[in-house]
Amino acid sequence: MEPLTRRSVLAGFAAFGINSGLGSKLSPAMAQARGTPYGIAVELKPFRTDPQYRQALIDHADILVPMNMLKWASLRHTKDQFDFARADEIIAFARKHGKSVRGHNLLWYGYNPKWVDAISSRREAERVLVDHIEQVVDHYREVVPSWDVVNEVVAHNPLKGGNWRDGIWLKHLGPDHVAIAFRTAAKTDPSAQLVINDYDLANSGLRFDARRSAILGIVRKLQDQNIPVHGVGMQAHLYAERGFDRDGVAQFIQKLSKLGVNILITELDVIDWRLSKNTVRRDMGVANVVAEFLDVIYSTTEPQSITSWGITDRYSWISDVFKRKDGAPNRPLPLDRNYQKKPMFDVIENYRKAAQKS
Ligand code: 9MR
Repeated sequence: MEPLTRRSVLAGFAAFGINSGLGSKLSPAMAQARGTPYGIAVELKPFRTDPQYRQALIDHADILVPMNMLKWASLRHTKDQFDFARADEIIAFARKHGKSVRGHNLLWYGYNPKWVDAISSRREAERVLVDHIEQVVDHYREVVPSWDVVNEVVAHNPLKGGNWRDGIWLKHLGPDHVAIAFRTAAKTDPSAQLVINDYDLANSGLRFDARRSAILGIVRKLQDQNIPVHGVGMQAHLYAERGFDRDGVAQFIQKLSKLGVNILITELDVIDWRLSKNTVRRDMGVANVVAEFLDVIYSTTEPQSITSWGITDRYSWISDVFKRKDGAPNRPLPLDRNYQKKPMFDVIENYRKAAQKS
């Protein structure tokens, strides 16, 4: 398949009866969103097969984020081709229902197709990376106003072996891979919001301090090179058993704000493997963790958006990676398996709306 041109994308949206929004990338829902805009990361399988899931997206989201379909392994089965069809499916639905879209992501050490491992030189790596970002950002120029340009480029523990996360891009391009990615995204769509996205940025402890400093260092370095960076995405996969660092996070946000950089909450959910088996108590525990986290953030600033990594406990990566020892199903998200609102939902809503009033 030939890479789609912008014209063909717009034609595709027209086929769905969608206004391509040439005048404005902000959807009506965003413009009218009451309080902090709320996003939901969308998984393709339930999106295709579960009508209740689609309805929940329509009912609750201001923003949709394709959870996996914009990742390299989804778009780039072979080196010569781009397969946008599945991401387009979700994005067309977003447009049809007046939702905005965030793009996740343009560069990651993970979830890359096998052929990427065969890249053997700096030159080739740069060519492949630049080409990818140009094609993907251009394809969605009129419809994706905000991108996670780089995802998880900071080492899990910067105290051991330095700030950078190992991976194919670091191996060939060194720390420059971040500048290359941001520069290319900015050139391709000068009006897009460009975000550096990472996890483990809110808790107490030296490893978390080091992760916050690493992000600040990257942002400053990009700005020194006159490369635009507009936001930091705090993923917020929250462990119920960890404590937050109120001062550390406040300082982090204030420093970013002085640099003109916004905060987004990009992947909110709660790892509930150590909480009570009792579902009422567990749901309260999950809601409390989210309330504590949002309190830390909102005491300093209103984030630009809050996105949860899914919407219903029926579908979540946490059930695969953080199974409970007692075998009870995880309950990490705002709606339960039957799409009923949990206390976590109300907590998010309360913070979003309170921000609007203040
Ligand atoms: O939730 C995503 C899961 O369905 C995928 O299999 C996995 C690999 O692509 O990625 C998960 O999402 C991750 C996100 O892209 C980056 N931050 C951590 C998320 C959870 O692992």
